[in-house]
Amino acid sequence: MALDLIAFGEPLIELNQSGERTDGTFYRLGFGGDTSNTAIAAARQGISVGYVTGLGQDAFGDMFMTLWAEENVNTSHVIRSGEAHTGMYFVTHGPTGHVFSYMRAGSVASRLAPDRMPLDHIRTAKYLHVSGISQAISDAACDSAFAAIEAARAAGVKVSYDTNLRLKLWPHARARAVTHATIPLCDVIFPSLEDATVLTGLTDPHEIADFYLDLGAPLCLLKLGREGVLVADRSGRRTIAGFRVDSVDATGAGDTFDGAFLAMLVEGKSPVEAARYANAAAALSTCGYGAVAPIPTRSEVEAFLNASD
Ligand code: KDG
Repeated sequence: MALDLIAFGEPLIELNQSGERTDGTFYRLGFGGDTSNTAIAAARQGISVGYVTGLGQDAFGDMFMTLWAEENVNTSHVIRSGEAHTGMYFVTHGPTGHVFSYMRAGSVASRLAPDRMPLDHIRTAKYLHVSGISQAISDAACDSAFAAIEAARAAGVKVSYDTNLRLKLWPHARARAVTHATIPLCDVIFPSLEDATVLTGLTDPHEIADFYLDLGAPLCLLKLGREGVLVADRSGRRTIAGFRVDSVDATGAGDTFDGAFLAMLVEGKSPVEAARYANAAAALSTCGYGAVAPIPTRSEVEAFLNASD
């Protein structure tokens, strides 16, 4: 079946610090993993989505299979293997926002070398989505991300990429080199201002957009957090303001932006229209704890946008 979007990366079981009880700190079990979050966000907006990854033959792998089935995310090319475990992370909340602590090294997803990649499946999609995290988790996964991108490009599949910089996963020099080698291969990129500042050394959003456009990305969505997003292509640029909401947890907001934006592009919306919609989806996703549970559906985003007009 030809899908609108196929995402590749690592899903993570999430344990999110969600409050104190008399018997200790309470961690809510949920789901994360940036590209899985993006896949679910896109599926909740109504486009057809698939996910490519590896999962352990463990209870957490089973939970993901159930989740994606409920979310209408195609799992025909998810590899289950007893060779290792499904990845996991903790989210704690402090004065500087959320902090991720990973328990993922050696996971099945991180062992997926290019010879296990379903390239024929990827060649049938409209968009392929990968991220800096997909590349950072291991050399094998990095090679697989490049193999997927190469196959997609050769088949005319558009490539979208979130820089999602995680310096706990790889050193700065490697992150910078790989990210800058990937961007010219992409049709749409989603750096955050925070990532881009570390990766480019620049702080001005317009200079960052110039840098990425000059590298070769035709469309850059520079995510500015609560301030919204700078939409830049070679014909111009525009900042689309963010929406103010009562946020409790920003985990996964950028991933939600990506998925909602891609869903609107697939439907033929302009980048500016898609960015406004995706800003609303991302804002709503911060109103609950966890990466996946608060991702809004299309009707929730539309109701929010109607109420904001
Ligand atoms: O963007 C949120 C993700 O970062 C989170 O779900 C966990 O994928 C994750 C990661 O590797 O940090």
